[in-house]
Amino acid sequence: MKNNQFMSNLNRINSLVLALLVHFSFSNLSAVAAVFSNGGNVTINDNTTGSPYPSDITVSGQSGTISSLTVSLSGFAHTYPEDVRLAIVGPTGTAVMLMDQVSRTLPVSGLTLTFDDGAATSAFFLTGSGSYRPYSANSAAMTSPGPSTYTTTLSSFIGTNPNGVWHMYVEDLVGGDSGNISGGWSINMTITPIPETEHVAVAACLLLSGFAGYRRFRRRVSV
Ligand SMILES: [Ca+2]
Repeated sequence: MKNNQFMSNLNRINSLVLALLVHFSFSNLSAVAAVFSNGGNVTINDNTTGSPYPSDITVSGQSGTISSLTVSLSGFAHTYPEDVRLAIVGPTGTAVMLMDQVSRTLPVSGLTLTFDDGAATSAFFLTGSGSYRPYSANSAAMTSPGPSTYTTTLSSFIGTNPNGVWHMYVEDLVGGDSGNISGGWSINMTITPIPETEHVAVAACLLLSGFAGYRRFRRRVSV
């Protein structure tokens, strides 16, 4: 009889621990994808900064931190893409150069470009619409208020707060050609929520009550 009761209590404790594991597993699985856009035209003026400089996207109301991020440009056109430098800066000041003096020297227009760390091709080889890894020819500062330092991997944003104003800076380095980004730009991010405080408190209470019950039972069995 005592053995049956002991096993019954063990099962209750196991169930509590299992419930906790399931709770935290679901918390970790509930990452959400979100897209934020500014569809306004950005003019790539010849041999100077773009208009506007920067183009902004405001993100608000998101709970959690960034777990992955890509950036897309819509309607990219330029008569000599090698002239172009383009970077984004997040709300926490993290800056990433997406394209800087790529090898393309023939005109392009109407391109949809996605910058993704996992893309098969570097933006250095930009030819048409598609996904490219960020590429920078050097580490030179952009024209103020553009970033003076930056990375070339979008993973730099992982773990940062998505809320706030995001900036996109584009400039043209050489006289003679120009372009525009007619459909603006967008940020595609995955956000992993931070477990809510009350969930952690409830889970801790369940765990403590389970162990307290187990210890009371062990004392009864041992006398
Ligand atoms: Ca130019």
